[in-house]
Amino acid sequence: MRVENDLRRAIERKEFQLYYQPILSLASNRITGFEALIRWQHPERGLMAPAEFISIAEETGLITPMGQWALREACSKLSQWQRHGLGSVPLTVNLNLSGKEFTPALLQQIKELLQEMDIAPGTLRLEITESTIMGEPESSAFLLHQLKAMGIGLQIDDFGTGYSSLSYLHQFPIDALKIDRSFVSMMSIDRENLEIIKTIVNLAHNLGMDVIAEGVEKPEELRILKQLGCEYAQGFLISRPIEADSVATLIGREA
Ligand code: G
Ligand code: G
Ligand code: MN
Ligand code: NA
Repeated sequence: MRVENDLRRAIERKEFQLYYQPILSLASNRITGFEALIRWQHPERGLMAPAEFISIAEETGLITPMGQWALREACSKLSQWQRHGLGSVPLTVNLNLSGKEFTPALLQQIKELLQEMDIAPGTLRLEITESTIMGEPESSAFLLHQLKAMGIGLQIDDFGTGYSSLSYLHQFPIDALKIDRSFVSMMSIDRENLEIIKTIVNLAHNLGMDVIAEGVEKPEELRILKQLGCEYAQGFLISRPIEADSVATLIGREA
């Protein structure tokens, strides 16, 4: 298949790039971190979004070398930004993981990267979905506890869209829930979506977790999220994903 062959070549030729979307702390009104989002600079098709190639990468197993590249790249940038003292607190970076990447091999890779690079504890964060965790709750619990012990932050991505067993949720060492943007985009229009957000915020706080709202596009949404006690926000209102080289400029300007 065409895309599959192109993907193999993309890994060899390093055609991938990480973009970084700022995450705003609502308490300090400062950008304290970024979510890394992979893009593929395809020689003929131009810049491709993950929706166009992640599932093919998963089916072909190419997600493994691609994910290894993304993890190393994100750690390297995080370490560099921290060394340069960017930001008022040590900057954080979130990385998305597919279910296929959530394996014991990941532990070894992260262990090696942490030995090799200087990264402040707790500042590398992994985003996993509910379905990744709940598919195999026992082995997930093991992996999550090992990662936690290594000082990795753990967040549930797209929270509210998958199937989450609430009886399991509190048994996992999760630090934060990311509210899916489908709820955020409807919350100022529709009472029920606002109630869903309130419920997620309360659930997270009762379990000692932080909340990050995704897809914030309107000032009204940001105002409500602050009022609800949500800790962080991310979305086009704050910034679109930017290239790594723009991170220093953005944070330097902010400081
Ligand atoms: O940037 P964009 O909104 O197109 O990203 C869509 C989704 O693709 C993200 O929500 C995330 O789940 C997934 N994604 C982005 N970057 C990565 C990555 O580096 N690895 C994996 N496994 N998924 C990613
Ligand atoms: O699956 P995940 O939630 O990690 O994907 C994040 C994706 O959402 C990224 O691809 C990013 O480009 C996109 N995104 C980020 N902020 C906004 C926003 O405010 N509005 C919309 N429509 N998409 C956003
Ligand atoms: Mn994400
Ligand atoms: Na998400």
